Amino acid sequence: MKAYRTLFDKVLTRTDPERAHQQAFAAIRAAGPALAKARTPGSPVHAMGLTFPNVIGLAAGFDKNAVGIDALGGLGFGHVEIGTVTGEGQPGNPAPRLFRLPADRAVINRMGFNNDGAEAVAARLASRLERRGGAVPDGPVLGINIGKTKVVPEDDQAAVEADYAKSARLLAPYADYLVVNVSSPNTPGLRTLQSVEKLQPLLEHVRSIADQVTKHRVPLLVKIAPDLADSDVVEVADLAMAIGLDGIIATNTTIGREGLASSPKEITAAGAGGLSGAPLKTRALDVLRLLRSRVSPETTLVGVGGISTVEDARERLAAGADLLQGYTGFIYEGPLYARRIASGVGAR
Ligand code: FMN
Repeated sequence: MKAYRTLFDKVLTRTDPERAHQQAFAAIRAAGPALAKARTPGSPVHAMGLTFPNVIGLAAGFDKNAVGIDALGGLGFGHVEIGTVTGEGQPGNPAPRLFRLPADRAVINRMGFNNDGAEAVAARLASRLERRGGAVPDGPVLGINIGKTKVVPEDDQAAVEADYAKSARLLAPYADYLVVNVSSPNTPGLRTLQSVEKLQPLLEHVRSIADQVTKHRVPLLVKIAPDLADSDVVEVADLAMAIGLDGIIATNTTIGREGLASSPKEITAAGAGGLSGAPLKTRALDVLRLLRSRVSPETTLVGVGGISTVEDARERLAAGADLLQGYTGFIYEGPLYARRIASGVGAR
């Protein structure tokens, strides 16, 4: 672990953060077979009819293409949310598109859903199952996060639904849970899908496709932005109740830049994109709290945004989260991140 830790630190401090990500992830995958044998820390959580080995998962965007699920589970994540996967493969935005703001323990990204597309990811998940003899008894719980292909016009509701439906049809058979992502700031117009008039038919369509292609009912969640007004958060909560959604993931990255300690020059240099990490914590916590006050106890709430420490994790759980996720905290805290949080929060 020590050599590995050193490697992680080294790649983390390289100048190009996207390259650092690729190298760190390659190191994790290389250590995969050894890691995957490690005992998962923490206590199990029962939610959405599933048993999660522990409370902390890896948020979407780290393993967009489902290439390192079991190695990441070996780092102590009780669930891994792959994606965002889009109906069609796409390159994402031009680089540079990932920036660190170390003074804020934050990241700004405008990756733009670079991913291999639903067909390629489904094929990869099929071979993972095959390698494991048709069952994955002891891996992390697998979430699959789906989003809109960039070229699909966001105001053509039928085309949008067809694009999400393609991903749902191909990927739901492999998913322990499915997430409809309508909250990335990096696909133009995507977040307009959060309005209830668009979101309700989209979720119902994905639900019906997922039900058709699986023999069981795959839990379905929606992932929302921290930049929604409180009244819109409440509308999503009420919609979730009305259509029997299994859960809500709160939150994605923010387009806000308030209260940052980094220099204006650094912030401007990063440019447009979603801000994640410590500066997101307060709003993500508030959104979670608001959701908890509106939805039934049976509706699963996944708290994400600025969870770095055991203290942050405890606070999010106290605010009503059933499960937690992290991404930027993992980047800054390193490979012990998940273990520390899973064991630190104790039995619940
Ligand atoms: N969220 C998604 O739903 N889909 C994505 O593809 C996605 N890509 C991301 C890429 C990067 C580089 C980062 C930093 C975040 C991405 N996210 C994505 C958002 C995270 O899943 C998470 O919601 C957000 O970063 C807040 O959590 P954090 O503060 O722990 O990072």
